[in-house]
Amino acid sequence: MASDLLRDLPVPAPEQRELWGSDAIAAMLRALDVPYLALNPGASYRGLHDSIVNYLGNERPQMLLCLHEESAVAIAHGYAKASGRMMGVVLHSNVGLMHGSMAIFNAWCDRVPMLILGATGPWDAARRRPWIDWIHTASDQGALVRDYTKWDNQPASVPAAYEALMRAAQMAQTAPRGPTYINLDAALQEAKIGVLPSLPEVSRYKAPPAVLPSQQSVKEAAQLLSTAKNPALLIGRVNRSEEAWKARVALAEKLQAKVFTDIKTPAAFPTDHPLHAAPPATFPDGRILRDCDVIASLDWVDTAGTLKAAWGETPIGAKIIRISADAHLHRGWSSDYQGLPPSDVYLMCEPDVAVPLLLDSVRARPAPVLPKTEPRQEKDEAVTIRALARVFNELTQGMDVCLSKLPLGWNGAYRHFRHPLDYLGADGGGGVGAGPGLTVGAALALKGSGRMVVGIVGDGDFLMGNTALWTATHYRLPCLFLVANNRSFYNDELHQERVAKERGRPVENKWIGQRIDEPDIDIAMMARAQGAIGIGPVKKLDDLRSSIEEAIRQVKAGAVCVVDVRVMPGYDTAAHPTPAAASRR
Ligand SMILES: Cc1ncc(C[n+]2csc(CCOP(=O)(O)OP(=O)(O)O)c2C)c(N)n1
Ligand SMILES: [Mg+2]
Repeated sequence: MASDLLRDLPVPAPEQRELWGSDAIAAMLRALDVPYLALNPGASYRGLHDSIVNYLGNERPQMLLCLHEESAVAIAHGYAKASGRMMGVVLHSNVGLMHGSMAIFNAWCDRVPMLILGATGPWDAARRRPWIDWIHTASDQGALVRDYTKWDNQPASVPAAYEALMRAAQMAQTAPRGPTYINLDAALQEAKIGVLPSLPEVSRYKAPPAVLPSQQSVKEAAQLLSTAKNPALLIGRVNRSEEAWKARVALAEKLQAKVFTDIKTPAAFPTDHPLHAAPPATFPDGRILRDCDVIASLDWVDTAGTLKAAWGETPIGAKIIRISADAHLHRGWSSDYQGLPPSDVYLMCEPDVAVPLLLDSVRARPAPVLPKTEPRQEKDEAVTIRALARVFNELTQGMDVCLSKLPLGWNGAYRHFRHPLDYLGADGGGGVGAGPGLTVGAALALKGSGRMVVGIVGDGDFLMGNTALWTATHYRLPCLFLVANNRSFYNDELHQERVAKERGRPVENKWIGQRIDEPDIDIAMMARAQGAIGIGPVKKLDDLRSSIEEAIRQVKAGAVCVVDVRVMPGYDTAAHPTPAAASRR
């Protein structure tokens, strides 16, 4: 836990002889080692709120006040991505849960552990205050998020709450990981309970160790890979450990396999390694994959879609090894499970468990002679995302950076990733507005680590979620936002362009209902309004370097800083050679 995080200090409460239901719940959260609770307050959980402040002294867990429930959840999401640890979120009755629901969906799709607490009631109607307790009581409140949480429960007593919290924590942290939701009846929180019912021994209810694949399936996969002419690894959802990273590199090298990584998932393999076949992309280059005869998918987000992109309607001309435990989580409501890929060998386990076993079992393949790509020196003529990337790369050479988010117009060739924390991947569920919260959550996880957290975010993404900034300034979580501000929900301009072309209608109208101008929004002022440093708008190429340089200096000195970079609209989908020497450490 970050040591010098600001904590709002309560005056000490007198010793309590009489305890309340929510005190027991708070004690359980501490026993479960939940480090933080991101929250926006609400009367439905005023009992628990009091217990965190006056019974626990606002530590272990410590509250993190957020201005919107969507950012509370996104902060917990970013924290889990960067630290691998689960934290808590508290959401007010039905309305707070509704506000937080999109971010819960993002966390679900991203397979991130999270303990979400909610509240309702009193369920006993005779005990409700007029009006407000009635509108904030919902039957089966968990149903709001049941389709994208692993488990939910509404315990009716303190012992039941103990068990529910332990189960929720255990399930959230069992692979495939995800959010769980515990709904706490206001009456249970506010009931007098006398002494604290003894807490269970939580160490006996931990998440299980990773499940190993059978020796037989490892043998079959190793046999396929060892005898392949042209094997490939699609590396998707894997963990942040350096050891696992090295094992992946060793496996690829032993097999001389082509490696693909995905811009939707966190850094998984050094992108400047000669075996890394193409810059991380949302859709990998199908042409390269088509030449491969054995493909191992390491919890790749969309194996079936990727194979389809390579082979189209023709039969898939490669043997497929599927390494993923994800199907344990597949449900009917959303289709985040993607298409059903063929699996000639199916290792139903986490990839990081399988890689060392495969490494031991495969035979080394001879190294092919790889073509060399010469980096082109391209000159920037205007402020574009590519220019922003180039300047940022130059200014951060030799620095440890964690990219917590990238804008939609980012081309995976713009920057190399060489460490598991160099990049944390996208938002999981494609819900715009997550970027600021994810960045603040990563800043919480990495505070004091020496690694600078940087969110390069679209203006649409920033504007939807920007009040997460205040949580960063209040708790002193240094981080940098570079807003790639094209003053548009530009992704959708591209869609309108496609539709207009298809229908023979004027493409010139694609901006209507998309552009965020007249007036332009002063993004730097929005940052300053929340106690952050705001720089920009940066409109000239000549000002880009000095602005980003100043921003980095500010963040290194402990500030939250936002640079409004007015980039030209337009996505760069060209195949670039990756920026070799420029960003090499
Ligand atoms: C919550 C939500 N609302 C709307 C969308 C549809 N959508 C996808 S991309 C996008 C534009 C995002 O704008 P910005 O972050 O500025 O990136 P740009 O498209 O300009 O590159 C929108 C509105 C979405 N994915 N999520
Ligand atoms: Mg935009």
